[in-house]
Amino acid sequence: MRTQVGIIGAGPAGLLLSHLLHLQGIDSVVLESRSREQIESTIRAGVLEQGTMDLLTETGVGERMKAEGALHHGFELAFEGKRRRIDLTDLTGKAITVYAQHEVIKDLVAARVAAQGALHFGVSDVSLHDIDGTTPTIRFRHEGEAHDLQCDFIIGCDGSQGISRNSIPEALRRDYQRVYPFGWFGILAEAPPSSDELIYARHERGFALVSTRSPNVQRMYFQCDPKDNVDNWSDDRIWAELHARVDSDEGHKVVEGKIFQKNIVGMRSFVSTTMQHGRLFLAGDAAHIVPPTGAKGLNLAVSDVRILSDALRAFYKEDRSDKLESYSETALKRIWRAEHFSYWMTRMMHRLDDASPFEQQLQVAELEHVTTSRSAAISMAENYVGAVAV
Ligand code: RFL
Ligand code: PHB
Repeated sequence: MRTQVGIIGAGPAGLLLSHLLHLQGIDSVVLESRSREQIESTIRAGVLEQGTMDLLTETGVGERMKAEGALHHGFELAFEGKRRRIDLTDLTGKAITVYAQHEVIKDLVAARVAAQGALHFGVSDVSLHDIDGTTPTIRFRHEGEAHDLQCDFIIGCDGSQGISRNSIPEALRRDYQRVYPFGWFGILAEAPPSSDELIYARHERGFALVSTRSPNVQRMYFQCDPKDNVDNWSDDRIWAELHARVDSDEGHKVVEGKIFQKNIVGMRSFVSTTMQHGRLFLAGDAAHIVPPTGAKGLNLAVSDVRILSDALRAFYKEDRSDKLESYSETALKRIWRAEHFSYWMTRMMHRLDDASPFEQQLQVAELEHVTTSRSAAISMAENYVGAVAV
């Protein structure tokens, strides 16, 4: 088996890269360890930056997102019993769309299948060979048989637990990491929206976030112990916690409904450099993780593959390799910007058990600042919609 670009992982990074390459007339094969049903039902992100929306629309996979996603022109910050709005469109001229990541996945899989793209689910024993030689090869098993896939390039889009990153020799890699001592308890509930826009709440009991999925399904999160167990949380206890953290003195209340999904995720910041070695390139969570507070993870994966698909186009169509050579350097500028923003927002919004009363007041002072100073609000809004210059 042979292809131009071998892609490991059918998350947003791998699927979108394969789609963008197809539009340039470049062949790829995508290898995914899970089943199609699994990748199309895993609940993860929800916020798409304007640039992500535009790219999906321009490349013909944005139709359902436009029809079913919700365009939001702002969000609310809740603290000290009050709510203050960040008007994204007034501050930046841009907006965000709330549309679930697994819906993006469904749209991208459908586009690859319609184009008869090579997409193999349920592969196992994936290993990389000769990544800095002349015949980069992916070895894997599929439907009981062993295969060798020879490629010009191998792209590791296999997420934070994938195998690609470790194929870059340790001596050439430097990892940066910060693990947070808290997690997010996430729920999906059958309920009408509690608010027209997302609410990010800072409360002394901990952070909470009110998001949405559709007019009938709502997504909410609250800060928890990452080692806690969802079985410790009855529906009544969850609603009591959300009311305590989100309801405002001005009479806004979280609207309750039937909870049909509960999960806990840990939070960390992580960057692995370099993102390339020989003929291997990493994109998305395979190279970097952000805490979900800034809603950047999926959007960063999109930004990586946008840069990479352009570099591969230049290689194949213009016989230039300079863009491939500088891929890691180019991508890392936006990655570090998003790492800083996600860290800053996480620190400002969460209960930090090691924070002194003085530092807790600083969190409130910072929230007062971003909700009263136009220039501070612009900076936050530009980062949130992904319109910041890097
Ligand atoms: P993915 O989505 O993890 O996909 C990697 C794929 O690779 C497969 N795989 C392998 N395949 C073959 N061989 C192997 N050896 C393999 N090992 C792994 C996996 O099965 C998988 O299908 O990575 P990708 O494509 O880089 O995409 C990254 C995003 O998924 C991630 O950054 C976001 O979900 C993060 N995130 C959010 N991002 C946003 O932009 N906006 C948000 O609002 C947002 N909210 C979130 C989030 C992540 C969350 N969790 C669960 C951590 C909210 C949460 C709660
Ligand atoms: C979501 O809707 O899942 C979501 C929204 C905003 C975030 C993180 C997750 O910052």
